[in-house]
Amino acid sequence: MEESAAKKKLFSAVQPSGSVTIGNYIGAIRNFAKLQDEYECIYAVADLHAITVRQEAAQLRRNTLELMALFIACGINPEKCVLFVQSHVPAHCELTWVLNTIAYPGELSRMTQFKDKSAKHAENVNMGLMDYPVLMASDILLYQAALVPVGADQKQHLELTRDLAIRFNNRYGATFTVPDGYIPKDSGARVMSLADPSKKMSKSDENPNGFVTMSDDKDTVIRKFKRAVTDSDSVIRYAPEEKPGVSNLLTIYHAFTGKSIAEAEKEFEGKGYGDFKLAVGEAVADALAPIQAERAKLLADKAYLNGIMQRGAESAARMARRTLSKVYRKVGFYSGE
Ligand code: ATP
Ligand code: LTN
Repeated sequence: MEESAAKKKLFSAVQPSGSVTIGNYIGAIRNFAKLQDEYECIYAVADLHAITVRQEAAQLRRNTLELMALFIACGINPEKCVLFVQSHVPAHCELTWVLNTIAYPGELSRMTQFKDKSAKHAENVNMGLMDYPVLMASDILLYQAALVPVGADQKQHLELTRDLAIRFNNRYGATFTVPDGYIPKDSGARVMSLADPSKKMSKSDENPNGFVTMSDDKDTVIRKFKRAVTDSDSVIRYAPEEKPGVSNLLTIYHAFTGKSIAEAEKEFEGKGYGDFKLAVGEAVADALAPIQAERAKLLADKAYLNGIMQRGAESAARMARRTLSKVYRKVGFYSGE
């Protein structure tokens, strides 16, 4: 207990908004397990965030359970970490309300993700979509997290979280830890679409050939890599500007095999794109197989997963309540004392 009291806190979350891609895995989820010994880790399934885009209710429920199983299958140990579903802890919404009063519409409407998602879902531009980063700030600040492992696309939201924490602390006195991001230093922070290497790989892409999901079977994985867009010369070299498609495949190969980019370039020297793509596909499929098997095993035991979620929500609620009480006191809410 002594030791865990001294550990810094870490928070991250993933939305149950579709099938998790290898981009989510490389950019964020694979780091979740790596950091669990060094930090006191809290991981959430961000279902409140997911409904900022239209979701089918039954599918959202299914995705939530599957994502919880995937977290554990990817090596997150529920005995070491707090794993929970965001909507099970009301403090997330409660803190969001308070932080809304110090967030400006100007800074929220300037967020790249808000602009992108508004353009993509023009029929459903809602206040939740605009308030998304304030809810994300609440997630992080409630747990006094010092570190937040995410992909590069979340950098702007993390900056806003820091700004809100500093703004609140300045106005009301020291309350929140100002968090840092933990973003992979290499190109794994931004895995690109296989169909268009100028776009980030996204689980909500309408072209399923652009992404590989964590549950794709071997044939599907290999087929998608075979079709991956590369270029017209045939040299396997890492050069993201000049050769974005090939470089992205090298990044993925590196992430799943642990071989360095230089080693991979050497391995494929003189080989054609066909062989290269097949090797990448096989490496990914082989790495996914044990994760898929473990996930299937976990999904067969819903009672076990429900138990983890329930315990997780109880621990998370306890921690969150401490921060929320402090916030309520600072802003002047009457508590009977
Ligand atoms: P969508 O693709 O539907 O916009 P998303 O995958 O970006 O959603 P989340 O599921 O919440 O959104 O992302 C979970 C984590 O995966 C975040 O930390 C995010 O930064 C990271 N991530 C998402 N896409 C990529 C990518 N292409 N490369 C690296 N990391 C990524
Ligand atoms: N917005 C994140 C998911 C997310 C998150 C968080 C990440 C919700 N709350 C708190 C880190 C910390 C995304 O990746 N789209």
